[in-house]
Amino acid sequence: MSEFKMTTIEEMEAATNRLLETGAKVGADAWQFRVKNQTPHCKFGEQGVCCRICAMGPCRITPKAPRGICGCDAHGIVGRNFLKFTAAGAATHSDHGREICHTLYCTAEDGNYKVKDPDKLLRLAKEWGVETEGKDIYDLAHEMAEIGLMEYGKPFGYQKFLDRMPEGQKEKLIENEIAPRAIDREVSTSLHMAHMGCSSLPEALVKQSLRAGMADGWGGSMMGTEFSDVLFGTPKPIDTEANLGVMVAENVNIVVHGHDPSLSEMICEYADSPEMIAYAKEMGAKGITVSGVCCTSNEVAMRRGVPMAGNFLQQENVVLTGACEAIVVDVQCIFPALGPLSKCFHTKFVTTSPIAQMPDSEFIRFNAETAGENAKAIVKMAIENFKNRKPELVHIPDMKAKATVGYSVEAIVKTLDGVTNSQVDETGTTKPLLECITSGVIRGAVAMVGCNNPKIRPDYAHIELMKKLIANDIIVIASGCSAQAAAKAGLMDKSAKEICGAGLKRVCELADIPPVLHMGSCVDISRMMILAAELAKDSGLQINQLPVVGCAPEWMSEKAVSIGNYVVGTGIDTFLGVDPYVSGSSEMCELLTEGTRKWTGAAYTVETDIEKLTDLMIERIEEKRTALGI
Ligand code: XCC
Ligand code: SF4
Repeated sequence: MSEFKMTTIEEMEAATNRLLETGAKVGADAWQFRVKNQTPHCKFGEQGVCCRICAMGPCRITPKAPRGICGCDAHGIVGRNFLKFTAAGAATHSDHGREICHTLYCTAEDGNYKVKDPDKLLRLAKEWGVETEGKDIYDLAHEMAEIGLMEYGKPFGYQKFLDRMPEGQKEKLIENEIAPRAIDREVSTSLHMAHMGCSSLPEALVKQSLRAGMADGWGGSMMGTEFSDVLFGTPKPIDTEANLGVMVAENVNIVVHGHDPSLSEMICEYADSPEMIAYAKEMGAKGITVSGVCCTSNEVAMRRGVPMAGNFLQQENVVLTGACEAIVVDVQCIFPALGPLSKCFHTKFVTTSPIAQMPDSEFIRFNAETAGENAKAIVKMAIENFKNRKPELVHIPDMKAKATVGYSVEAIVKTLDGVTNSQVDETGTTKPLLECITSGVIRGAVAMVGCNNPKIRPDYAHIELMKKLIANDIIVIASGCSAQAAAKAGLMDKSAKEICGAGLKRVCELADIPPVLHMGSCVDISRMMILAAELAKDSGLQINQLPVVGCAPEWMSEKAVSIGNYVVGTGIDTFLGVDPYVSGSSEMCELLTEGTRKWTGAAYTVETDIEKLTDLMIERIEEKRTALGI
């Protein structure tokens, strides 16, 4: 029998409970307690029927009061709320992408940031029709960065990357007014439409939600991903480890948390330097361990093999180990709780971005021009903090799993090339993967993404879903906190092939891959869109015909709704385990679960019963296969 042993949810929960005991000793608060204080949640908010977009309100819809003061009904209110939620998510991802464009603009031969993947830059330049002949690579980088930045505000035309879609699909999006124009315009238009006295027609609000999402997925996020690869290298398979046990008691522990690799890459660079390691030793530590939380962790894991301490709902746990010298954050998904929590320990909570400033933190403003100095100052601060540890509070759970990560589209295409009996494809297409799917060795693919949410037992939905999918010969590609849940459980260990169906197991053996492929952070869901587009083009299909679905079983953020909208907008059915505050409108529910099909060929399914959610996904994949006659 197999040697493979997963880390169970129960074991992870026991580890968390042990850490909460440490917390109790020092009077620390934790999300587990705050959830209790916030339950039950406001019913109006949950159903999406509370409107506070003008000062005549707030208005709440009830059977006795079916309209707000302006006369807007539940459908309009739910629709506007949904659109604003999406717009905020699109803005957030896209602004991250914009920062990456700026970083690319700041690259220099002898600067803080360099071009690590010039070939990718050249490929992108050709794709965008930019002359590369005889051009200095840094001149080209600056030119491409500027063109990328123009995508945010250009007055005419659609997002450049839409040309990556299979034939006819872009045109269909244009026809249905879902093709994204300038990114900032889609965000602004969304806010305009959701202003008092503008749109209250659910159909219009849903359409614009898709469009704003598409501006994220095929605009801001896609540029974020592509240019991050140019700057920091395109991910290739690399071994790492996941869960709190990656922190090392004898070392200075620096935890990076957030999203923008411009910060974390620099921190890793300096923490690795002989100068800093020597300094750490001088201060009584054995060395320096950098580990990560949330998407910034995915970024540095994919490119450097930096271990992953955990995902979203584990962020407080890293401080509760008592062994975290500094938790260094940039933007997004950072609990303001880290401020007061770090004060219960010796931990330095370092904020670095003007976008994410928080009380009880030390703010070291990080920017491209001074990145080296900033990173060095932060690493030094952490080292000097080692002596302030309280040894009686130190407890790192002895829990970690092996993971192979780094499956960019480029890496997947390359890795799967050798799988089928067909000749190795020199042009690097997805044909080998397609052959596996067509022959039924693999039934289909699920893109597992998104966060943790206390409404769901943390990681449970991610892990249970993935186990069942791979047992049914469905390959899983994962990103964000979903990927980290998989890694912690051991599903990104190559030996997890043992719990796969016979077909997928064979593919894993031949290609030497784990059954759950780590595709990166949440902006990297754009990688999944590119992969789907490539699969469609190589098979002569439209994306919505592929036996591929998306799933965010434990999502919580506005970004996740923006993602959902671009996945549906791309033509991929999307399954959610948490309701996006739309249950208060039958019309909105109908539109999102069926109505969008007429525009994109895909729609949402919301199902909070995880067992059922899995079955529905498997059913959908089999339906798609039947329709294709495979
Ligand atoms: Fe945040 Fe990206 Fe969600 Fe995780 S998955 S909680 S958004 S870190 Ni993106
Ligand atoms: Fe109430 Fe209408 Fe104002 Fe919303 S826009 S708060 S429903 S009056």
